[in-house]
Amino acid sequence: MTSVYVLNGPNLNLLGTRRPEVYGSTTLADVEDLCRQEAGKLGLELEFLQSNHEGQLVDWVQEAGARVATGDCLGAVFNPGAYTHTSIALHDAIEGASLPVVEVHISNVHAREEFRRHSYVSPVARGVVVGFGVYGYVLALRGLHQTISR
Ligand code: CA2
Repeated sequence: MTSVYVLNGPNLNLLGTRRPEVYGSTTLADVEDLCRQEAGKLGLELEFLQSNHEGQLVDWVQEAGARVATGDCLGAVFNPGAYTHTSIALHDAIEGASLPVVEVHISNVHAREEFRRHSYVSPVARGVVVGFGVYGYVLALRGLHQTISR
């Protein structure tokens, strides 16, 4: 069965516990359930992961890229959290691994602070979903599935 990665960056483990006015009240475990349901409908196996550590995210990008290369994986839906706005390492990892990525942000990063408007990930992403809350993960999974043929 072809797999798809859903990668989550720093502080997303806190989802639903704080700042509900910005990120809603859905927890990351709920997001995982949502993604698992959608992946099932699309006939994909789900690898749902979260880390607060940049190097760990780089490792998973490389792992997913290696699995794409062997035909075992479609790509990744990736919410890099605040590393979106800082991480050249994640930019290089995605590019280096030739990993098809759909970048997701729960909030509309363009309607917030100026520093959230720049992404190091967007230039190496296939697509970007922003501002639809946690439903953005579902849209990103559908988009990835629709545009990558295996
Ligand atoms: O909107 C998004 O999905 C973000 O990627 C979320 C990041 C933020 O740094 C990005 O600019 C946009 C933050 C992750 C969640 O942080 C929380 C902090 C406190 C409570 C709950 C979540």
